[in-house]
Parts: sequence; C-alpha cells; structure tokens
Amino acid sequence: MIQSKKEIIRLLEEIAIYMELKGENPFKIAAFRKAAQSLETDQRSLAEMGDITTLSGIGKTTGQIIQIFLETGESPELEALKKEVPAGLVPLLKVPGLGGKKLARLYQELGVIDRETLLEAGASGKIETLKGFGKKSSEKIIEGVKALGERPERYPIYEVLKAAQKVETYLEQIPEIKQFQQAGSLRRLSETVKDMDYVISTEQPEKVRVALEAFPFQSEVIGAGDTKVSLELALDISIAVDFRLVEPASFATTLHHFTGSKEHNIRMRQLAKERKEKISEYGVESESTERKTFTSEEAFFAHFDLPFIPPELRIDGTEIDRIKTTSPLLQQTDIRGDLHMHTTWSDGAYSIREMIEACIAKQYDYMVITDHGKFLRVANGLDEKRLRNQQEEIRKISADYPEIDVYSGVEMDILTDARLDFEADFLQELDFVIASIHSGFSQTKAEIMARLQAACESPYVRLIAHPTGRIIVNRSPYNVDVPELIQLAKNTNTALELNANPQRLDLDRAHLMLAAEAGVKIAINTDAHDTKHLDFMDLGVRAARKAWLSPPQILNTMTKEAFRQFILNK
Ligand code: DGT
Ligand code: CA
Ligand code: ZN
Repeated sequence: MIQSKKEIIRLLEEIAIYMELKGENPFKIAAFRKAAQSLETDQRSLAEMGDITTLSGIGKTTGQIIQIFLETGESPELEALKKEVPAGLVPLLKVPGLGGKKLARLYQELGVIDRETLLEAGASGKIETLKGFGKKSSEKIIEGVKALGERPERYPIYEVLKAAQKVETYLEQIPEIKQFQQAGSLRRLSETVKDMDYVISTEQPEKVRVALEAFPFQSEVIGAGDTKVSLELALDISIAVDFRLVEPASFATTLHHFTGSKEHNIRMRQLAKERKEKISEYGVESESTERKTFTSEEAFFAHFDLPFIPPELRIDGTEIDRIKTTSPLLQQTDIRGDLHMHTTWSDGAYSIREMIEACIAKQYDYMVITDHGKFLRVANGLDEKRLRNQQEEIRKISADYPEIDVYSGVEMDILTDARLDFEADFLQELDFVIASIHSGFSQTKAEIMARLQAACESPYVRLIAHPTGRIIVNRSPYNVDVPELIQLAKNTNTALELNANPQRLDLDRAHLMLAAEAGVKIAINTDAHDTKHLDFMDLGVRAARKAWLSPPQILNTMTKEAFRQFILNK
C-alpha cells in the first residue's frame, strides 16, 4: 500500500482539524500542522525522501502515525478522532470566519453539532454572548451558514466520485452484501449529479439496513426500510445517497432500472411492450410466462436482442437503435499509453522513475513525460536547459525499463500574444510537444483562436491539451470556437485531447463527436500530477465511449511500433 505525499499531508491536516474541534492542546495541534508544512515544502518525492519519520519537523508521535498510514493505508488515530467529533461539524468549517478554533468553542460551549444547531444558537442570541464573538461576527457566521446550507442542486462529477469512494470502502466491509454497484447519473458518468444511487444485492436486507444506518460520514438518515435506505452524507460535500436493497435474482434488472436514464428506460419499456412484455425493476414479465430474471445486464439486453449498452451511453433512448450498427466501442484494454503527465521536475508529486514504474504497472507500451514549460513559473516550469537535462535523464532511466518506451516531451504554453513558449528549433529536439492555454482566459474569441491557430500550425505541436480550459461547474471554457479548432486540427494533422481528469473531461461529449466526425485524432490523457491520477484513464475511456468513440479514432491505441514511427515522423 503506497500512499502519496499529498495524502500524508492531507491526513496530518485532517488530524489537526479534528483535534482542534475536539479542543485538544494547541501544541499538539501545531505539531501536526508543522509536519504537514515541512512535507509540503520539501521538493523531493516520497520515495526520494527515504525515511520521512526522521525528517526535522516531524516529531515522534507524528512519525508513528505516518508510519502506520504508510503501511496500512489507514489511520486509527484519525478514525478515533472522527468518532469523537460530530460529523455535522466538519462541513461548517467552510463558513467564512469560522475556523477550527471558533467552531470548537461553539461545539463545546453551546453544544453546536451541525448546521441546524448552529442556526438555533445564532437565532437565540447565544453566539454573540460568547467571549470574542460579538454581534457582528455572529451575524456574519449565520449569513455564511445560510449561504452554505443552500446546497447546490447538482454536484460536479469529481466531487461525487470522491464521495463514492468513501461510500464503497464502507460497503465493502458489510458481510451481508453479496454485490453492490453504482447506479443513476454517477454510473452514467454524467457531468453533474444530484444524488448518488447504489443497488445492493443481499439475502439479509435487515442487517444491511442496520449497517447502512451506521455509516460514519452522515448527517442524517432520511429514510430506512428493507428495500431502500436514504442517507444525507456529510463528506466534503453534503449529498444524498439512495441504497436499493434487492434479492440477488433481481439485481440485474434493478440495476438497469436505477441506472436510467429515465429516457433510456422509457425506450426499453416501449421495446418490451412491442413484444408484449413488461419490464419492472424485478424482472421481465409477460402474460404467458413467469417473471424472468437475469444473471447480468448483458443477459437482460440480450433478451431484447441487444448488445450490452454501456451505462455512460444510456442517455436519450436513441442509443438503443444506434448500438446495433456502431463499430466496436473503445475498451480500457485498447489504451496502450498515456501521453500527458507531470513529474517532480515541474509540479508533479512523483519522480520520472516512479511515473515510469506506475505506467508499467498499467501495462502500457509507451508513455510521454510532459512537464510544464518555462512560462508556467508557478508550476516550476522547465526552460530549454532543464528540458535538455530532463531528456537526458529520461533516456538514462528508461534504459532500465525495456518493457516500455518512454518519450520526452513538454506541455508548452501558448502565450497570450499567440507566440509559443519555445522556438521551433528547440521544439524539434523533443519527442512530443503538447500545446495548451493556461493564461489570458478572458480574451476575445479572435485572440484565443489566433493562439490555437499558431499552435496547430507549428509543425512540432502534435496535440492541443484540454482544448477549452473548462473546469466542470467551476470554470467556463475560454472563448474558443471548437468547430473552428476542429477544422484547424484537421488541416494541420494535430490531435485534440480528451483530458481524463474528472474536473475537466475536456473535450466534452458533443465536441468529441464533432471531432471524431471530422476525422481528427483524439488522445485520451490523464494529465497526471500523481501516480494515482493515472487511474483517471478509466474515466477517460468511459467519457470517450459516451461519445461513441472507437479505437481507430484514438491516438494512444496505436501499437508500440506504430507510435514509435509516429514520434519519429515529425
Ligand atoms: P440525478 O440524480 O438527477 O443526477 O440523475 P439520476 O439519473 O441518477 O436520477 P435519479 O436519482 O432520480 O434516479 C435514478 C434512476 O432511476 C434514473 O436514472 C432512472 C430511474 N428512475 C427514477 N425515476 C424514474 C421514473 O419516474 N421513471 C423511470 N422510467 N425511471 C425512473
Ligand atoms: Ca441519482
Ligand atoms: Zn495543462
């Protein structure tokens, strides 16, 4: 079990926060913060640091906690703290002006344990009577809580994926659960999700219900019966989750039903009706036969003479017809390499060697190291000299790993005046050049398009990364005319990225379909800044399938040899 540096830092910070809420000794709390800070400022990756428990800035207790976390991936100290502090307190830390110290006092002195009790304390005028709070700050806190409390209608998928991991870790250790599966918009990889859905197969729903009611990170049980348990979770986001409990025989049809989409379900039901059958969450019925159940969704679709329709394609019902004539869709195993990733040379958390070994673990045939270029100073971007050194280093290290071809590239900025960050002569020395925009987001369409055109027209730029710059829900795309970019890419034989980071998924579905139709190659890349981020490839593949993409349209499905030729053939 290997934990990343960032995870250790987060662990230490989380421990500090919970200790603060609990009202622990400030010196103890400070020790955790100090340790987190000294890890953060250290440039080396975890492995390069060796035994981090001996670093100055990391005390004996902290060292032991880190040691256990490194060995087991768990922290009994943090878990114990979490049990002592009400789960409803943690989301309140997001209220402006309400740090751990102040919140701890509200908890200890006024019995505040969640949003409701905090609002009550405010309404009754108790907050302003506390020493150091006053009327002004009490009003500000209440305002903040109210703003926070109006929870958004829908959450971006990456927030929900994080919450889902916590949920699933918990489900995995309930012995009476035979099988569980995500459903709803989460399983369909929608960009935003209103609430989470799970289907659970069990022969002992009563026991599972009790276990679910004891889920640790929740603010309330919304409802609980033997077929459905609904909780309001208090994780980084406060989101509802519905668990459907079903007997094993009906698992496949219930899963299909609660995966949706609603439009997909309606179309499936029409299809059944035409055959004088009826689909319910429990199976397929007809007048002449008993209710039929299925061992898998594949078998369910096969019953209607359909191939398996991947959940991410269950959108508006038209997929049910289109799936019959489509070429084989992209699978995880079609991906032969990752062409966009960062190392400790710029703002990545892992060394070249660590990234190589992580890509080997993914059984890739090739990979490209693409740290940031010099323009991105905040990311410790590399100038010509450092890039040359890095290339030498990559060549040297990769000699130890004959099983994978490691290419040296760069993620080069397209400057605001449409110049590129490096001269053509220099770019020629690199194996693979990615160009992208990280500045001038408010420029006009003409300015943005001039920049993208300059990048596409450079003979050395092979790929435009995260072409629209959007962050799902949180940042709109810059002023890019995607159809025009697709034409530019086509004319210059430049590939466009499907950035698989769940905050981005950029290009999106509609644009991927346009690009594919135009015959522009798509590269699905993780843009990993951490070995764990390489796992985003799975999301990237699903996002590509959502756009009906098949292997020949994807740059990084090329064989090792074909990709080598592609690199050589500048
Ligand atoms: P969300 O939660 O808004 O992000 O999107 P979903 O698709 O997860 O919607 P949700 O949670 O209301 O329901 C989960 C699935 O259950 C939905 O995709 C299809 C199925 N479902 C729910 N209500 C209905 C309904 O009234 N008719 C049909 N045919 N299916 C439904
Ligand atoms: Ca849902
Ligand atoms: Zn980038």
